[in-house]
Amino acid sequence: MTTAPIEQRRILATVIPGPRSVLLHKRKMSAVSAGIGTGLPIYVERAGGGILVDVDGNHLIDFGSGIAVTTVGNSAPRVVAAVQSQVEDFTHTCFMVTPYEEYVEVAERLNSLTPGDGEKRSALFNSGAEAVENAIKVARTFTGRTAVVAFDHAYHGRTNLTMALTAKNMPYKRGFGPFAGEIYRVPMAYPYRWPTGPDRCADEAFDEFVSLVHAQVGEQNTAAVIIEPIQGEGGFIVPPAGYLKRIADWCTQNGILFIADEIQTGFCRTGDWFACEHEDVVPDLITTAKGIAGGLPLAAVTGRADVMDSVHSGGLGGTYGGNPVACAAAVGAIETMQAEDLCGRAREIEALFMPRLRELSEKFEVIGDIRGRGAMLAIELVSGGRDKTPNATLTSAVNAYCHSHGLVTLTAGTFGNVMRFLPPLSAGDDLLREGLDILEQAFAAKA
Ligand code: PLZ
Repeated sequence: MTTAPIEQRRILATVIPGPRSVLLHKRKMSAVSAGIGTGLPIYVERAGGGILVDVDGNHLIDFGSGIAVTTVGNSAPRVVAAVQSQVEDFTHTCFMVTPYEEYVEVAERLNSLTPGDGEKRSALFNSGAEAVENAIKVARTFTGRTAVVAFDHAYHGRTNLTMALTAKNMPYKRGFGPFAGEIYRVPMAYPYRWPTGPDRCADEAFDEFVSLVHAQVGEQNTAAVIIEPIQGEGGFIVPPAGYLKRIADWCTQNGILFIADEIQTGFCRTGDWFACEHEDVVPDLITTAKGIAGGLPLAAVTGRADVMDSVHSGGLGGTYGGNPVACAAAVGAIETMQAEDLCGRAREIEALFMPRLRELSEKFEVIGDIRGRGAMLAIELVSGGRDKTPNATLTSAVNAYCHSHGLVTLTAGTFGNVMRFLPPLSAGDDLLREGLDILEQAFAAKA
């Protein structure tokens, strides 16, 4: 089967959304639960490189990668070939019934790619939330303790236990309780909003963390501390240098497992295979998903062999976990990242974006902060100048302008005032520049 390559340029064939998308959206509204929202109701027909093609023939520039998933691009050739060949061989046996090599292969690759030289083991699941749940199950089994510490602005998923770990009420939690117990929240080292200023953020946040866990949770009750090395949905919050390492070391001293949730940051997104590497942190457990399999649903927990092997046989699993097609896709995605040096590409994208974002923030004082790493970058919108009041209204307006001009952008942040940029690492420079031009026009029109 041959399909023509997708032209890598923005084409606005109709208004956005066009008539066919509007019709499909009507069907969606009467067929799909209202609980499932849509950011931009253009209905996608094809995608690849850095372009999404909709049913009306519009070519939109992708600055979202389906929330940091299509890191290797949509329809990356190695992923497509691996999936096609695996589908023809077999689609499913259930690894817990009759296993297959593809699962073992992905586990081996995860064990060698993740930080740390020690012996490791992996277990595969379907979604990020499921990986996080399982990391907690493993941590509780290994330590014999129950409490789990999570951070302000954290996002770990939408299942019951992960809703408890997720910080933000709307839209993730409202009305969905009661939530799982034994979850405790501590402040996040958020330099831009730290009350005494960014310079004191690392020390004060660490001291608060230690004192809260000591006084309100008890070290000896604590199984794990879970953190996103760069917080994703919470607004691309990058903790100050050294902060993660201090938390991880303190965990080790207290027999507490340090879990890095690298579901959004992992697999070249931040310019390293994993964001922890940048901080020289070796987590006890690491959760991955999203970028791992080029768009197919796959997630994993990887960690110290003694920890991962502490669970009784049969204690972990699930019907579809490590589905062979998803595993084949993961091998194709990982090989693409290696062959095309996508970590290097993420750093190039940072170098292309950062000067433009800085220029933008000099022009528009509503841009209060620029942050992120690699191809995981964001701007935080505020009232202006020294007034850091979150500006969610302007964020929505800028986002909507980008959408209607053929640029798929995403927002984030506890206060809904962050625009985040997560382009596929397969997008070319010209396309990225054009996307940044549209962003600039959006500020000129709305700020
Ligand atoms: N941990 C760090 O970023 C998923 C959420 C989209 P699942 N983030 C996108 C939405 O609104 O549902 C995420 C994450 C981090 C865990 C998860 C959960 O991963 O695959 O969505 O379950």
